[in-house]
Amino acid sequence: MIGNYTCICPADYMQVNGGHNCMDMRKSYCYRNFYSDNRTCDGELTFNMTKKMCCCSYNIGRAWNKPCEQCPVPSTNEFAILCGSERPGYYIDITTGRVIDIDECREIPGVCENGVCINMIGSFRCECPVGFIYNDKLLICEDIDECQNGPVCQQNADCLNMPGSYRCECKAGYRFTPTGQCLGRGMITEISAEAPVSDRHRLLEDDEEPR
Ligand SMILES: [Ca+2]
Repeated sequence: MIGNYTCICPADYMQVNGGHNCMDMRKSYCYRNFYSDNRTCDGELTFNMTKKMCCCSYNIGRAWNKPCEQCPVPSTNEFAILCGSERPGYYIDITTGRVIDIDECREIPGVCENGVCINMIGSFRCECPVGFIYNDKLLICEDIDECQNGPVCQQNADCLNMPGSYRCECKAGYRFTPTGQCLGRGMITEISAEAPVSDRHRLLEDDEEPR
């Protein structure tokens, strides 16, 4: 029979197009940069993905796998073969022939980690919550270490960086007072005795150290 065939796909390849093609589903490293002079890569992303997602999505990778293989350049034949489209960010539906946007947020788990990934037609963007900053090389939201930005805590307090925020904790031998200061134990007793009942209560709540 003419034209009647089915492909048997190797492991990690998915049968597509009614069994006429095999799609490479292997997930591997994706790199932000490829250097053609010595054929090396850098900017390895922290999350793995298929070659198609790495090379065909909007502004994701320039190379894939280990050792790295260069992604085909947009507007070339190789690019069209891998991506089914001329330009990054889109693919062509093999059954309908329509140009479809790649939903990078859905297709690439790990992209925009810690943030909110927003898919857009032909691209995507990543919004980071307060306390995080977008790393446009790694494509994730990274925690800001507030403690590295000069002294953020007051006297007698240590800065503790936490995901999305930071905390000031009184150094050993010092306690947090309702006025937000860290004072030595001797000084607290004095303030406590003078403070109104409500403040005294708060003082006890703030006091996390065992007595
Ligand atoms: Ca998109």
